Amino acid sequence: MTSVVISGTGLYTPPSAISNEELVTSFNIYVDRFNNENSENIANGSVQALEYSSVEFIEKASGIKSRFVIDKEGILDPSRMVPFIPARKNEEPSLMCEMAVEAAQESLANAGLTAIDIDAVLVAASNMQRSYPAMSVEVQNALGINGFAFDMNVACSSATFGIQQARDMIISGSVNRVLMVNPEICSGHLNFRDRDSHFIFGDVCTAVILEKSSIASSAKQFRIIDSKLETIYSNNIRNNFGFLNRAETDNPQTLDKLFVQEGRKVFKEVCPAVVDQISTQLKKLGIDPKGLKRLWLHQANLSMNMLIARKLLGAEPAKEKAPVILDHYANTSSAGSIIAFHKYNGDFAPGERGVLCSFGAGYSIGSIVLEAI
Ligand code: CO8
Repeated sequence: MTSVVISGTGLYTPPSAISNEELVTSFNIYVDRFNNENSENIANGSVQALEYSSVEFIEKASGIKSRFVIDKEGILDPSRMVPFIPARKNEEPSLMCEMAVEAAQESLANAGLTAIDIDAVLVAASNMQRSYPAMSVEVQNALGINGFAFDMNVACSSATFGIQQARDMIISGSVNRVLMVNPEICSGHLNFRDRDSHFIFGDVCTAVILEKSSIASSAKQFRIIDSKLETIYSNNIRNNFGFLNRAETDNPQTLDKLFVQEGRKVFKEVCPAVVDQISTQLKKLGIDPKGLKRLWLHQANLSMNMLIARKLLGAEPAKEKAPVILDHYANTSSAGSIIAFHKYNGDFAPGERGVLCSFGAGYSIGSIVLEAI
């Protein structure tokens, strides 16, 4: 069978960051204003008073300390609490395209390639800025890539599912090289007025180059030994935003059109499913999990990652076994495990192995077993 490698990765990080302290200060001003404005109804019991958010809770419950965002001012303005991202003319590049081009250029440089070497572009992300023309076709055009492009969405698992699609296309012989990009503007779909979730997400873009091994020439390459995808239907992470919203009700802006989750249930249900998927996959491949050099895990919650790593490796994971980037990036949906891979793969010697794994809404789980060559 044709061998496929990851031969380059790229990362675009927005210039603005919001610390937990800044986020909580803005949120708590909003709480004070709301409670003052509704004091009579709160007193007669018809409206529930809002509670303060807390820096200590956020860090303890999630491990997140700060997040990068496209627009800091709009999010932190207590009278707005939505990023301000002005509309652009049809002739201008979209924001997602701009982010994708930045990450893609780094990944091409790392792979020692230029745009003309690429045969297909996948934009794989949780949210698309528009339905059509596809974001991927815009990115393809902006970079000057021939061939074809399409968008795909599997929420937090978009990137790992994208890697498997790219690998399958290369194995089938329809293409030799694929650029897969993950522009995630999570702040656009996050309810910054919701105490339970206002701290969870950040914005970023990652890019991955996949090539037929026989034509790859970059200094650092990872062969894909195996990829496994699984989806299990759940309403515990949900977003009802969609093209029929304007036809459904008189108020298409209701809060279910933003990210909503039952975080505790997600934690309890997803962790064992991930451990089961990876351990079954490794067993089938005859690979001892203890021999893995690294787990590049989805970056949603620090305790989740530590639990998954502990169960898989049979011991408390050393820092370098399951690197953490969510402390500075927060949950960046599909990009999280790719950021971890991008930042923590330079120390691999040929033959050393790791697993890149995503998990999230759907539910969806994607695990890719990689070997440095
Ligand atoms: N400050 C202070 N206290 C708080 C806060 C806050 N901000 N929020 C909640 N609390 C309180 C609660 O009210 C509760 O109080 P009480 O005990 O009195 O009822 C207490 O803290 C504990 O609350 P929880 O039980 O909710 O807290 P947890 O310890 O479970 O932590 C987490 C909450 C961090 C959300 C945790 O459950 C978690 O991380 N779960 C997993 C989440 C996850 O992995 N989700 C995946 C979603 S991502 C995905 O699939 C991609 C979707 C597409 C992206 C779209 C872009 C927006």
